Amino acid sequence: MNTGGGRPGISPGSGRGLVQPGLNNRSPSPDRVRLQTATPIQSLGDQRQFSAVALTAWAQESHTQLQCVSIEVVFQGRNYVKTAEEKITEALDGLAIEIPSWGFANTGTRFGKYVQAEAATSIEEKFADAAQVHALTGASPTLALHVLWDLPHGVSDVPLIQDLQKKYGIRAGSINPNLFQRQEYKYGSICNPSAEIRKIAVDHLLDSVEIARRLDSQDVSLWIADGSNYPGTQNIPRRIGYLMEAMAATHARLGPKQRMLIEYKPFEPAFYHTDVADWGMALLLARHAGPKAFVLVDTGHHYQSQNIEQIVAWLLRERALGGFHFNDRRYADDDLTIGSIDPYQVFRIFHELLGDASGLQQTAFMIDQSHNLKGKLEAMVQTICNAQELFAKAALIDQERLAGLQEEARLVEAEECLRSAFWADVRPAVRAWRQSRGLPEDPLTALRTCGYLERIRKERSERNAVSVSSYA
Ligand SMILES: [Mn+2]
Repeated sequence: MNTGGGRPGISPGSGRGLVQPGLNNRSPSPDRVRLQTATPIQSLGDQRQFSAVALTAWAQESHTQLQCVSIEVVFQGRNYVKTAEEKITEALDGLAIEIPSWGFANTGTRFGKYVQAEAATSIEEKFADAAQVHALTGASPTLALHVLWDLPHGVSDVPLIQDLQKKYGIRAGSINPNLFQRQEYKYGSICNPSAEIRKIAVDHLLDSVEIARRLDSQDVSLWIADGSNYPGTQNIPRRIGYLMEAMAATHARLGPKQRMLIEYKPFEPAFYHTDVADWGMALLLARHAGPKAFVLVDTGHHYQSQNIEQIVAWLLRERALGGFHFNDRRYADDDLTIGSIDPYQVFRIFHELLGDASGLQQTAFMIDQSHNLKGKLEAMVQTICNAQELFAKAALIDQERLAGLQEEARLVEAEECLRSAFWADVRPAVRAWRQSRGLPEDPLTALRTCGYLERIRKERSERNAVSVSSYA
């Protein structure tokens, strides 16, 4: 994960958690820890084998979060097998989930909005709400920003965001350009037949890269809503060329540590063809754009019954997976709470990710949900708790045993190996993790009783009573 919200420590690839001194409170320190890091550990020289105590002390002193590709712990002369609690602790320590600013604003469907008194009415309120969610869950240190809604004056709004970052202790996450709301974009943005309109759209993308650079945000996240509604009305191959030109121009402007993520969606708002309709198109566009371009998988952007974990496995193998927009769906892009309809699918996606340590390292976890009926903060806290539980379950899969069973085609045992982790009740261990990290054991109850919701409802209700025309 590249959202960088972890505490100082050592983050193993398989689960991205911290190595705690002694690994748990009951046992003494292991003999040694052998690790392969993504970057050299300068101050420790070229060694690859350290005592766990020395390593943990170094990481804490230098406030460093090491990114490890693999980690092996030798304990009393033998390879140490982690307990379920340790696996869950490690997984949850390494799990950061970015939340979207638009998830706190009054949003609706194409049929209308049900206005909520507590909804955020300004970018400052979105930061305040995000800080509250992070305080309760310990897992959402960054806030995805949408340029049009959150930085309406573009680059000149950056200082305001910088002040809010400091004030609320929440960092700006991915930067999301808007390529769908201007009147000019009726026939497309970067794919529009008009060169003049394509230039407006590309300039906006370049501004978004500059905003990300100034905010030290790693990812510029592109969702191209372009498409057409009727056969014959647009020239599809010509638009592929326009797409590639825009992507190349954007890629050329990225800083050394920046990435662009390309999101796909099969239909909506267009209903005949969408210019970036599936993961194959997104992957090809990323490949043509350059090495800093990756694919973003929005779980709601697939046809019914598509095997999303298989797409994830392919993208991981191709080192092309940049991030997720998590949400759930029953029919189309429903933006429902993660795991509310099909928790087993989220678990299967996490399983693929946890089986590929370095792929997981470069994958940003983001939420893309905007709730029309649920309370904004309640929905966001519930979402993060659901994600934590499903990630903890996936961390319990005995990957080594499963690999052996697959090798020998012991089908039922292999399936049961997977299923037994899914059906494990991880809630006590997740509660224990929260307690050990100074977080409320039950974040949803804590939210309902902490007084924050009453306060913001009172403060914001008048502003929310006025009908708002923009989406977020
Ligand atoms: Mn999305």
